[in-house]
Amino acid sequence: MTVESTAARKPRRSAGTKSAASASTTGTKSAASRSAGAAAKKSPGATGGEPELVQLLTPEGKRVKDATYDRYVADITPEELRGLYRDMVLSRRFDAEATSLQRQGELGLWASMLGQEAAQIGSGRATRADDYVFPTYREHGVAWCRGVDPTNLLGMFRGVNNGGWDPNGNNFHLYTIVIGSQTLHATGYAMGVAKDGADSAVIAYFGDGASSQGDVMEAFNFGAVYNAPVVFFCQNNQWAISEPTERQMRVPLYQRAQGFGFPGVRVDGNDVLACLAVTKWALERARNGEGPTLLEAYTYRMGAHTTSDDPTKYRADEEREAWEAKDPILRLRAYLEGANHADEGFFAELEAESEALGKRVRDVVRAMPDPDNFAIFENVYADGHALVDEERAQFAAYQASFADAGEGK
Ligand SMILES: Cc1ncc(C[n+]2csc(CCOP(=O)(O)OP(=O)(O)O)c2C)c(N)n1
Ligand SMILES: [Mg+2]
Repeated sequence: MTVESTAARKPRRSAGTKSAASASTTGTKSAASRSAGAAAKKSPGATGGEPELVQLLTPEGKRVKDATYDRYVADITPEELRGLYRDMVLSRRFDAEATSLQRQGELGLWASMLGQEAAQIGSGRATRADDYVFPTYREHGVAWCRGVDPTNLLGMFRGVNNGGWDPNGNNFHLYTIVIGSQTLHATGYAMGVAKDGADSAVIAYFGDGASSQGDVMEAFNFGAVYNAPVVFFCQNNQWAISEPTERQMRVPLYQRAQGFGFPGVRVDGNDVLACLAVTKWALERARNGEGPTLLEAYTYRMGAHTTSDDPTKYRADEEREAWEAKDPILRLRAYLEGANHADEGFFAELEAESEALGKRVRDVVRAMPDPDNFAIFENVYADGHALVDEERAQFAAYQASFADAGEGK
């Protein structure tokens, strides 16, 4: 794993260098296969052959067929396609608004998902209401799909609540910052779902960096041996803060599944249709009792790790520029326009909706009340606990020791 630091490092050489994991910047099947294939050939653990990147929309917005996964989106309607586009545009707008709010001092921190909209909306829209989702801290697009109000995501980042929403309200667990730990929670939850005999499934989100974490390996193994109905959805955004993927793995990430005994698939993470299709497939496997799947959404973190990070210290501008050409939103727009599935009126209306969302987010955040300082002691145990009572009393004494005690919290 890496450390929470952005110490200056020579920017990594970008596209076209021998770096296997970072070299794929065109988003085409061949480029990604070439780059990942170089690692696969060298690795004793690799399956051999070139890793496949599932793609249904090229970066230019051309629809291409896939023999295995096409059937999961074969009957998608123009309205549903416009819906995916709307989801991506609005969640990007929300994300941009949150970044600005942090810059204005309204949030303590923000972890942008810029560039990862297709991976999140495609997979999020593949889930059913009764499925359960375990996110990291960057799944704003998935939260959107689950119906979590975007402003609820901001309370924790403003420091005015200890989470922000009821996980059971939308079957969307609280954001988890302890890297990789939610994959264990998800697997345990999935084992429970199986014991209940339910036909719902569980999906755990995590990053390329998290895939180096022991917790994730344990989750894979428990998931496999208990045949748990869990989908491991890794957004390989090429970076774990300042650590590139070549420092996280020696085989293409999705191939790690093989060692645990379940399938792994690499999908174009900037292709919303492909992400939707492979996630539907993996969730269907889980529901049918076929056990876990690892999905590696091959994508790119377009922004900084968080607003505390400065990526210019460790990566080259050309790398980002190359990924901009594969923007997930522009790609779907090109397809919608080319197929006459959306007209100017649709885009104009969406722009107005986006403006309204931005305004609502700003207004709600600025009006969020400061928290009760003692709220942190609530909801620790269902029936209270002597140790928590003692800590609450100590904290009360500490608060009372200030000269202005009693004049407010
Ligand atoms: C157990 C643990 N170790 C280290 C950290 C510090 N940390 C926060 S984010 C991060 C990088 C995670 O990278 P990745 O899994 O690729 O996810 P991304 O941020 O790229 O979405 C690290 C190391 C942490 N939060 N938890
Ligand atoms: Mg990452």
